[in-house]
Amino acid sequence: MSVAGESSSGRSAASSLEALLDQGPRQGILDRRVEVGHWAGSIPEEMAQVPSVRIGRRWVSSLWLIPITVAGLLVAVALAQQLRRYGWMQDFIAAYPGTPGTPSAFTPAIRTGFPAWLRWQHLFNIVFMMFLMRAGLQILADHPRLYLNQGCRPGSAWLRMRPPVPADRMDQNRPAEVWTAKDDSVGLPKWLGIPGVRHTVGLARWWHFGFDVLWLLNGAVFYVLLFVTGEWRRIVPQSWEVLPNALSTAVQYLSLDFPANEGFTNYNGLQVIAYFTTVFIAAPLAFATGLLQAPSIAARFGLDHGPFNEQVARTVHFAVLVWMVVFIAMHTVMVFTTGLVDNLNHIVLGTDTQSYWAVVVYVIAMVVIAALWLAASPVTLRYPAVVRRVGVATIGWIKGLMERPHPSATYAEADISPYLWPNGTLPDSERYRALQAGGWADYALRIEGLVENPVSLTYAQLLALPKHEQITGHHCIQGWTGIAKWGGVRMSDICEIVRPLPSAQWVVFYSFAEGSGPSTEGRFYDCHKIAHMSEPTTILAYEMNGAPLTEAHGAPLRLRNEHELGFKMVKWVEAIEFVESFAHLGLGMGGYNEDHEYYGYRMPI
Ligand SMILES: Nc1nc2c(c(=O)[nH]1)N[C@H]1C(S)=C(S)[C@@H](COP(=O)(O)O)O[C@H]1N2
Ligand SMILES: [Mo]
Repeated sequence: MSVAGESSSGRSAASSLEALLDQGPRQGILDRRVEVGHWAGSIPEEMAQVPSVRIGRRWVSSLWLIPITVAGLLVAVALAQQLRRYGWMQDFIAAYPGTPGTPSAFTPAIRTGFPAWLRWQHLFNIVFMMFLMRAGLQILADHPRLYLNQGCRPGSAWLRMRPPVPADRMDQNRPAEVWTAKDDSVGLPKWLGIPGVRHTVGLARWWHFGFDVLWLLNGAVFYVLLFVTGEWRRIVPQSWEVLPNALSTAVQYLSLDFPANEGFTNYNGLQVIAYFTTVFIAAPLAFATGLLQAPSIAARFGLDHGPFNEQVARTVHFAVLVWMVVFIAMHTVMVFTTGLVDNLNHIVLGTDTQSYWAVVVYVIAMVVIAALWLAASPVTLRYPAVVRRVGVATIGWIKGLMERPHPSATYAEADISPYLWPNGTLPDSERYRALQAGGWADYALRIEGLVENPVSLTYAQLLALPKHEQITGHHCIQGWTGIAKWGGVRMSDICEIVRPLPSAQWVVFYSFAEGSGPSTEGRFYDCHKIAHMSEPTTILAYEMNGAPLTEAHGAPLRLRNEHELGFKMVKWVEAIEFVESFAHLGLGMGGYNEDHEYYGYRMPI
C-alpha cells in the first residue's frame, strides 16, 4: 500500500503536536511537592484495611492472628513446662542441650566473636531493610490484593486490604462507570508506607529499588565474607543434629527455663535454622520473586502462563516479607530476653563483656534509625522530584538494562484472562466523541516529526495494512496483570512508511485523553525508545480478544510495547511523533505519568 506524505520536510511538522502538551511554566526540582488532595487526579484519600485472607468463601481478618498467637503461646508454654517434668524429656535435653557441635572448634575466627565487618553489615542491613519493607508495602497498597492467577480476576484474590470490587462497576461496556485499578489503590499511614499517600507507587518504587540495590550489595559482600572467613559455620547446619537440638531449644524456651546463651561463639539449633532460612532462603527468594515481577522477564521467558507468573511471585514476595517481619520481631524479643547487655556487647562492640557502652551505642543507633524512619515520608512528599532524580541517576540505568531481552513470548487462546482490569482516565473531548460516533470513519492518525514521509492514516488505511495478532501478558505498575489477544499494525510497518530520520531516538504517542494529574491538566502521552519499534510485538492495536477495541481498553488505537509496564501503553492514540529527545515535551520526563507521578521512563521492571 502506498501512503502519500503530507510534506517533504518532517522537521517543521513537530511543533503542532508538541502544543498538545503545553502546560505552562515548569517548576524547579525543589519547588515540586505532592499535594495531598490534588494528587493522582484528586482521588480522595482512602486508607488500606488490615489485610484479610480468604478461607473458602469467607474473608477472615488477619487481626485474628493476635488472639490465636497469644492463645497458642499460652498452651505451648503450659505444654512445654509439663513435658520437662518427664524423665525422657530431661534425658533428651541432656543429650541435645541445644547447640549442635562446636563451630568454634573448627574456625578460630569464630572463637573471637563477631568481626567488625559483620557488625557493620548487620547495622546496614536493618536500615536498608526497613526502607525496602515499608516501600514494598506501599507498592502492595497500590493494588491491595494478592492472587494466584495471572488474570487477577475480581473475586479471586486470596488476600485483600480493601472491600471487594463493587459488582455494579465491572461492566466494561459502560467505561465511565467502570472500576479502574487506580480506583482500587489505597493509602497507608505515613509512618508505615513510604510515602503513605494513595497511588504513590512511582515514588515508593524509587525507595524500594534504590534500597534493594544497597541491600543486595550488602548481602553479596556478606556472603563473600562469610565464606572467606569461615563465619558461615555459625549459621549453616553441619549435621542433622541441628533438628533435635532445635526441638530441645524450643522446649526450653517455651518452658521459660532458657538454655545457656552461647550466642557469642555458638548458636543453638533454633538460631541456626532461623538464620540459615533468613540468609540463604528468604533473602534470595525475595530477589528472585522481585525479578519475576518484571514484564521484560515474563515476556522473554513466557512466564505469564504457569507457576512463575507475576501473581505467584507477588504472593511469595509477600510471604518473604511476613517471614522477615516475624524473624525481626522474634530476634529482637530474644535479644532483650536472653541477656540484653551481653547480647549488645556481642553485636555492637564485638566483645564478650558487660560494658554499658554497647547499650549507649545501641540506643544512639536506634534514635538515628527512628529519625530516618519518621523523615522518609515527609521528605518524599516535600521533594518528590528529588527522589525521582536520585532514583534515575542511581538505579535508572540498572533497570534500563532489563530492556535488552527481546519480548518474544506469546500464549495460547486458553491463557487469555477472562477479565482484564481497565486503567486510566477516559478521553472526554467532543472531538473524540464525534469520531467515535462516526465509527472512526473520520479518524486519522497523524505521524510526524523526524521522518522522511509524515503521513496521516485513516482508520480504513490502518485496517488495510498487514494485520498482526499476538497473545501477550500485560503488567501494570500497580501490580495487576493479565493476558489478552491484541490485533493491529506493527510499528515496524509504520516505520517503513514514514521512514524515521537517523536523528530520531524516541517515539512519542499522544492520546486523545487528558492524564489525571495533580492540578495541571494535560494530554496523556508517553515516549518509547526507537529501538523498540522494530520488535515484532510492538503494535498499534485496534482489536482486543478478536473484537474491535472497546473504549475502556483504548479505542480506536492503543500501543503494545511488551518490553514495558502497562502505563507506557498509551490508549486512545491520536498522533505519533518521532523526536530526538523528549526534554522539551510536557515536564520533560518522558511521559505524562513520568511527569506527574514520578515514574521512570524506562520501565521493564
Ligand atoms: N491515554 C491513557 N493511556 C493509558 C493510561 C491512561 O491513563 N491514559 N493508563 C495506562 C495504564 S496505567 C495501564 S496499566 C494500561 C491499562 O490498559 P487496559 O485498561 O487496556 O487494561 O493503559 C495505559 N494507557
Ligand atoms: Mo498501569
